[in-house]
Amino acid sequence: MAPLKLLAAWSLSVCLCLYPHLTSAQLRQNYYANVCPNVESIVRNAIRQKLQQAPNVTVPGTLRLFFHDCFVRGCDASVIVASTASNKAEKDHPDNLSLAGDGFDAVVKAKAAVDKVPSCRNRVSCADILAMATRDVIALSGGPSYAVELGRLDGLSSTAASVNGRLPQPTNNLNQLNALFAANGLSQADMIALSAAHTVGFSHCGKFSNRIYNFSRQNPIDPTLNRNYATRLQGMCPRKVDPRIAIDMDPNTPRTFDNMYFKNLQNGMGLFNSDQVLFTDQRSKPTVNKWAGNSPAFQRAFVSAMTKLGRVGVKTGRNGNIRRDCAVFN
Ligand code: HEM
Ligand SMILES: *[C@@H]1O[C@H](CO)[C@@H](O)[C@H](O)[C@H]1NC(C)=O
Ligand SMILES: *[C@@H]1O[C@H](CO)[C@@H](O)[C@H](O)[C@H]1NC(C)=O
Ligand SMILES: CC(=O)N[C@H]1CO[C@H](CO)[C@@H](O)[C@@H]1O
Repeated sequence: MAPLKLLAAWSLSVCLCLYPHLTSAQLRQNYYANVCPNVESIVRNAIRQKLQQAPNVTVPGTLRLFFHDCFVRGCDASVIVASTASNKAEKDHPDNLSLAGDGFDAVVKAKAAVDKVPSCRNRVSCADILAMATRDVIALSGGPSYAVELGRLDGLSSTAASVNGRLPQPTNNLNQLNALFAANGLSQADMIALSAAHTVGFSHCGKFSNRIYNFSRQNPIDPTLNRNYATRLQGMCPRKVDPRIAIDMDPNTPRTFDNMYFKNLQNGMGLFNSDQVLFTDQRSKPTVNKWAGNSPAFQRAFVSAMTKLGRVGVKTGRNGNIRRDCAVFN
């Protein structure tokens, strides 16, 4: 019996360190009730102010930053760390090229507001500030409001190399998307709900140009793409477009966090292959149809998926700390 037990304990610990996202996250609501009871309203006000200055870019920029943070080494604000002469950080991986500066700035501003209160100073992690800021930009742009779990520490490492293979690509098919999300403890339904984040924000033309200019086909337009929409995309993104040009991902309600994303998919107006495939693949189509027609059901699924996303790879104890400057290790 004893050797068996030992083996069981050993394999459990191997499992937990190979798959840190499976460890219990130890997050909870009102985590800062004693040290910084007003932290949520402080962050909310800072985000409101930031949205008054730059609403169109701050909402998607913050939301995408949270996603990229959580998918690479867990939700530990490692994506915010700046590169130094000796370390190329996560944010300088090519997949981050388009992370909007205003998402970073939203966190910096909220952190400054929190640290202005003496009892809160350096007591709230950057990872938690990003989680709160993300909840706030969603609610302030028309999406659901939810109670956010807190108690993450900031990570102690950030490397561009760690981004490789961890983020989904716009050319991905359903199996590839499911595999990447499953590696983070998220189901296909979670993946579909979270993809609806593309109801806000921008994409650079190069991310989808293969769908409108594929000359190895008789018709250079992806057959799953709505023809009128494809023509509009070609107009906004000519073949030799300035690589800095970015277009709305949801052409109908680009600034509102709603379920238009799913209605767009039903009309062949998903911008990336990874979007449209959710409707063309029979395994995910019923979910798309359900949420296109039922906004409250979508919102419930989205809140549940965001909460699960926020638990990925959380750092506690000696695996993290609270950064004084979100962009610099202490
Ligand atoms: C399912 C697989 C996903 C793929 C393949 C994907 C890919 C992309 C790509 C290529 C862009 C455009 C980047 C650019 O050119 O600037 C983008 C933008 C964006 N993504 Fe995703 N994404 C995925 C899932 C998600 C998830 C789960 C979220 C958040 C929960 C998210 C949030 C966003 C937001 C908000 C933007 C707009 C960013 C901005 O305007 O600054 N994406 N995504
Ligand atoms: C934000 O987007 C709206 C709608 O597309 C646009 O009318 C407005 O000019 C934009 N605001 C800024 C500050 O860019
Ligand atoms: C172009 O279309 C062909 C045929 O459908 C496909 O095999 C190829 O992968 C596409 N190329 C790109 C860059 O998407
Ligand atoms: C916002 C940000 O820091 N983007 C960086 C992402 O990575 C590229 C290099 O791959 C940098 O040039 C960007 O500045």
